Amino acid sequence: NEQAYLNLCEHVLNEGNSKGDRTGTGTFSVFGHQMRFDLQIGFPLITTKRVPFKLIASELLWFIKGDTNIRYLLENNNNIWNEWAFQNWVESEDYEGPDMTDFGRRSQKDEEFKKRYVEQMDIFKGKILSDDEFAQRFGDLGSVYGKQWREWKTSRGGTIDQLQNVIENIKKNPDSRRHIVTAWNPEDVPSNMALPPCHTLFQFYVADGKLSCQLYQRSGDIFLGVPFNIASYALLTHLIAHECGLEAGEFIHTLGDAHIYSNHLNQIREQLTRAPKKLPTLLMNKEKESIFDIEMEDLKVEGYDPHPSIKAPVAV
Ligand code: THF
Repeated sequence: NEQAYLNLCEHVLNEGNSKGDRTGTGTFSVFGHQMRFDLQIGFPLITTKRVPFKLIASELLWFIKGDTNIRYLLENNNNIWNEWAFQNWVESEDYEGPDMTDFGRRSQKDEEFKKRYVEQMDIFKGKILSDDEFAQRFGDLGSVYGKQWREWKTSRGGTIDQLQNVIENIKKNPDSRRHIVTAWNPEDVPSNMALPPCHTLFQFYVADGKLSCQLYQRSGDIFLGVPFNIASYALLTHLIAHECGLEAGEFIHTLGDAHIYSNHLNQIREQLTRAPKKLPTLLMNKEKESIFDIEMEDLKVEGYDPHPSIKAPVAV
């Protein structure tokens, strides 16, 4: 199972095209790749480095709630979306601190700058958590996943709850070939968004009492993002399967531009020297029927014994 991921890493290292990118970091990339994870074998949380399940779970619950404000994430000690909200603040007229232009790249190259950046980020996080009005103005990432999944805006001024609808349709008409949720809203790209969605569209499929899910991801950060994305959609599939009285089947991950950032190469090489271990098992509170009632304490992984974590900078 995990081997599918390691093969992707190997493949991109060996065959990837050297490509520039939006963030100016540089990548090695391939176009079009598919991995399959049988969810019956175990929960696909990568074991060749430690992947923080709690961050994956709180991010997914944030999407499921339809929340787009990083306050909920910060309340759960989840910092993975901070940079995108921080950018809104430092580019605004309200910001009075030291210049933070291009903070992503500069904080990696310049230790002095990094200190100032961390200081400003701490101030930012403190304000998001303590000041409601500030959180409303600067914590919101706009029309990102939560919004498109739960409150897609229609041309008639209404909204569509795609996630609720897809769950109802799986229950009513499991054989349908239209179990689709799309996060890609051409009207909202690019002006209304912190970052146009990487997980563009996903589809469910029911056969043999099992629910499978396929994701089309237009762009995948293989070292940092993809292990999160695999576990996140596997978790979503388990939750929806449970609500619909089904077992979890397969998660099929289809990638468009699958890339390794040039400052993640050594980390990936280190990871590839490690042997994968047994996958953990997902434990969830089965008494909760609806995925909309699930909270952090309802989710756990058991038997997760990964190799040590490997640090890497995130490209903004
Ligand atoms: N942008 C980029 N460049 N890569 C991404 O993976 C990515 N995402 C989301 C939005 N933009 C992206 C954010 N998701 C980490 C993991 C997922 C992220 C962002 C960052 C990360 O840094 N993970 C660390 C641990 C972090 C921690 O412990 O706080 C890790 O080692 O896994 C793709 O959805």
